[in-house]
Amino acid sequence: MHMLVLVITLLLMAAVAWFFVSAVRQSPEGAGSGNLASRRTPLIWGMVIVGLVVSGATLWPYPHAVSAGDDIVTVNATGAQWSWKIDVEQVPADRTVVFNAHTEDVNHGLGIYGPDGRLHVQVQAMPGYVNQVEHVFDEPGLYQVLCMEFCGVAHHDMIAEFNVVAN
Ligand SMILES: [Cu+2]
Repeated sequence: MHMLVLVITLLLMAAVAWFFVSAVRQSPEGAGSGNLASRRTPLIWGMVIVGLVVSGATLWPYPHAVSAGDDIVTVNATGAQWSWKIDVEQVPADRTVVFNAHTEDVNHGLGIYGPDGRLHVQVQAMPGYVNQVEHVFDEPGLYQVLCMEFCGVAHHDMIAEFNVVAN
């Protein structure tokens, strides 16, 4: 499946590149106002270089490796239409918590909201996979687990809770 997606993506990228090359070849020499036309090539290369630098700098830390060690708290979260099963009622603050997100039926989205209503972490929950995400909660309080992927008529009822307690 992944290979098929890769091949389709590469074919579509080749089609887009072919359109760009065709457009450039069919444009008349020296098109555009004189001063601007002479700066076109360095401008395009400048934008490409800036794009590569910005993309590389902002994507560099990915993918994250999930930490290992004795100090890790593991939480198993299983979604099903239409509830979450969370195997803990509380986790400690200021420690790394690894969430193992899984689902028994369709795709769900594990989203964890803090007491202030702010989204702290999210990960897709997919049938046949256990997706991991880690987070360190620095504010104690009642956190809510909501579904971030529309999964049917009672999607909005997929709410679970756990407490983050001070260490
Ligand atoms: Cu849902």
